[in-house]
Amino acid sequence: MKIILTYGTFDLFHIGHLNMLKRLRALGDKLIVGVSTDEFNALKGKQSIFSYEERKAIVESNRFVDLVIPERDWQQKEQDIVRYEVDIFAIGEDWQGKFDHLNHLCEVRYLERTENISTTKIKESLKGV
Ligand code: C2G
Repeated sequence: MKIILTYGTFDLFHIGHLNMLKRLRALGDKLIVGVSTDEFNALKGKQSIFSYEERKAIVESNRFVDLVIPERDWQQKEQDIVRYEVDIFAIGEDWQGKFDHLNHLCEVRYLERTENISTTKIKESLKGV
């Protein structure tokens, strides 16, 4: 049983998020997703449109996702990897290199993102609508 772990805000769920969850799930047998809480989003300088509860419900409903946990801070990744016996930590290549320090606990992978879509782009396209 190969366990995969990732994290993200997943606001205004879009095809880039879906492609990423599909790619992540294809790496193993069980996908755990840490969804950023509203408080942690503030630390990341992000103000999401949907609340944590709404973003959690949407990600939880996705057929590629087996478990959603709250992402409350930058430090929890190590303990999550140990607690959930994670084999691979993976995230979009926009984070390339940022989590290499986790490789003493599990494999670390950076996956291709989907071009030309982002929550920011969606928000901008809706301005003035
Ligand atoms: N993503 C993607 N393609 C896009 C947009 C996002 O593949 N066009 C991926 C990101 O690379 C990430 C996941 O979807 O792996 C979630 O993206 P965000 O919600 O933007 O999450 P982020 O702000 O990167 O939070 O501790 C890690 C952070 O919580 C990650």
